[in-house]
Amino acid sequence: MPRTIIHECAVERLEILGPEGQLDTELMPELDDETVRALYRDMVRMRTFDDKAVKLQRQGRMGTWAQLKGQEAIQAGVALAMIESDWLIPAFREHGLMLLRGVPGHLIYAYWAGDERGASFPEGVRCLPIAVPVGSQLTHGAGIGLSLKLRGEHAAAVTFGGDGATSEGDFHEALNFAGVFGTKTVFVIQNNQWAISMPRKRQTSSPTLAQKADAYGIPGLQVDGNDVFAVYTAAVEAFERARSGGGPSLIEAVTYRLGDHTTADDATRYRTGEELEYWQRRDPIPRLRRHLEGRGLWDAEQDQALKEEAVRWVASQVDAFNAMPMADPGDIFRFMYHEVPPALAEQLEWLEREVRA
Ligand SMILES: Cc1ncc(C[n+]2csc(CCOP(=O)(O)OP(=O)(O)O)c2C)c(N)n1
Ligand SMILES: [Mg+2]
Repeated sequence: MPRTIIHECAVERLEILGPEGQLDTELMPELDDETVRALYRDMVRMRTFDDKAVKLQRQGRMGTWAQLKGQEAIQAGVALAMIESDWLIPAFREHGLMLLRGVPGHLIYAYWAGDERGASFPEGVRCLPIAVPVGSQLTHGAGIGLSLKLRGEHAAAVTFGGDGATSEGDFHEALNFAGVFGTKTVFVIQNNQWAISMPRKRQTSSPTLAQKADAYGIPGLQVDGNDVFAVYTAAVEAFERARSGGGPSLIEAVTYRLGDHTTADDATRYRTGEELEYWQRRDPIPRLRRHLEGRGLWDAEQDQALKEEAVRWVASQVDAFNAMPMADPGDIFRFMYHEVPPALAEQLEWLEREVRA
């Protein structure tokens, strides 16, 4: 009775646009010049929106904010691969992609200001509310992917998690379920190296997160998450597989959180300046700008105009946020249970009497 190899697992990594702007022309997807410029514009708008949120939080307008700074290429690349009928099931750091899918910016600000109306999007926007419980959204992504399959829709559900989310039971249950039932789901893991203060190396002893897909019988691919072309290429592959009935996929997008975990965190307490500098040199936004400039598609004047336009657009979102009528304080009781339990109903009644008084 010999010992034989009955299974081997290989993990591919995809990179197209290198940190210095060098391009693998063979792997470069077919994108016209205007689309590449649009990717850059999307990423600059995301960062402007994100920077403003931190200021609003510092002014006391929001409870907290989870910065996406540094992770823009993943969200812009995935957005470009999506079609109208696709669903987005975000975690809590996906506001860049949410904006691109039609979620109004002022509602995202409202959510982090503790306003329940920030979890209710306009009709037709196929996006679930922000999910803070780590990993919980991955099972929702598997479920929606199953629903799309059963309904025979030409659509896929994309759901997001971080490196930390891969240690949650929900991650494994979601991948297992998706693999067994062949759901129309794309799982994107934004591996930004940290789960608050927990480094990637203490999250798992697996050399990659992409290889975890193999255990569930689904394809897994690692991409340079700061390379918008690699992300886009991987996403197109995964979405087409899902929509056409080929089953789920996992994409590990390797990136870095350039900001703090949230505004309640101070990352200088657990990570080094050298590490931050290393990743700042790999920032996806200047990388794409260098590429555009190298091809003569962009210049300093256009950049200035874009940044001014982004500031004006963000200001319009802040105006809309400021113009929202006061939220009903009773909302804090209304969104957890279908029927408010007696103990909470009593507190709600008390609050309403206080507010009236
Ligand atoms: C179930 C659960 N446990 C703990 C937390 C507190 N928490 C919020 S974010 C986070 C780290 C998540 O890390 P990762 O999945 O890598 O995502 P990232 O924040 O890096 O985007 C933790 C522990 C939570 N929200 N939910
Ligand atoms: Mg993380």
